[in-house]
Amino acid sequence: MKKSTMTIAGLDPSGGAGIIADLKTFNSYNIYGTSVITALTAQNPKKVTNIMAIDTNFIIEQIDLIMDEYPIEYIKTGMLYSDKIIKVISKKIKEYNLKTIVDPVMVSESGSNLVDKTYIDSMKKYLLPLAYIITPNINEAEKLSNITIKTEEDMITTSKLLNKYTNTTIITGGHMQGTDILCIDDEIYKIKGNLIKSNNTHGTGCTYSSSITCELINNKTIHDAAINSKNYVKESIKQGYYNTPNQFWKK
Ligand code: PXL
Repeated sequence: MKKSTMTIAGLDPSGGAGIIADLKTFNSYNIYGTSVITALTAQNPKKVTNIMAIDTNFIIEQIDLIMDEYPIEYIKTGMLYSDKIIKVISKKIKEYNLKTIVDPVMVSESGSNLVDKTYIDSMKKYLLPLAYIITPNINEAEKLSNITIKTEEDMITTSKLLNKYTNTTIITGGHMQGTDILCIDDEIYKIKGNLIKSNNTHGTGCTYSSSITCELINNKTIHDAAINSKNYVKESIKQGYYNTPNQFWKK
């Protein structure tokens, strides 16, 4: 039987990030993808000009109807946009006992990487404690921890700190030298990588966290999932298109 999953995230109509990137990734793993939209955006790979949040009751309705029908164990979350949305989604994760890969996307109304303190606090209070794995990039890890990350040692310190809120943290190193830091409890694993010279990076975070979700659905260990997903994203970038990774290279 084909396995199924769900992404709870925003819509990037240009398809590089958000639920479209997630669905493409699920598809390339031959996993049936469902998607619950938290917010619409107007954007292309170079800029976000507008965001419209979906009403929380409507989000709840989307989740309930999917969960009525599909045997879903692992899901991922992406752009949640407001602290109100974080709260309702956390409740649903608890209700359905969902193993959730949280990509702590922080995109504001203007599309800039600036969300307010309430959003970050809600994430730490409600969502991170329920998460199976969190996959922040360097910027997101800095915002969640209040630590400035300049070195690999800083990544390690930060991942250990973030594990006070959650179970397992992977800080992705695409904005540094390319090595990811995986922290399970207090145990650190370095997932080595190097940077590729490419502009096809819009939506790599979404692609990565979706890939991790699929790897876990396929019964991989977290460590293997992190290695395989890193490779999946690297190949997607290499074979990308219009500033966007090509998640279909695997097909
Ligand atoms: O890459 C982060 C991200 C995730 N989800 C949506 C986005 C963005 C960035 O623009 O628009 C919907």
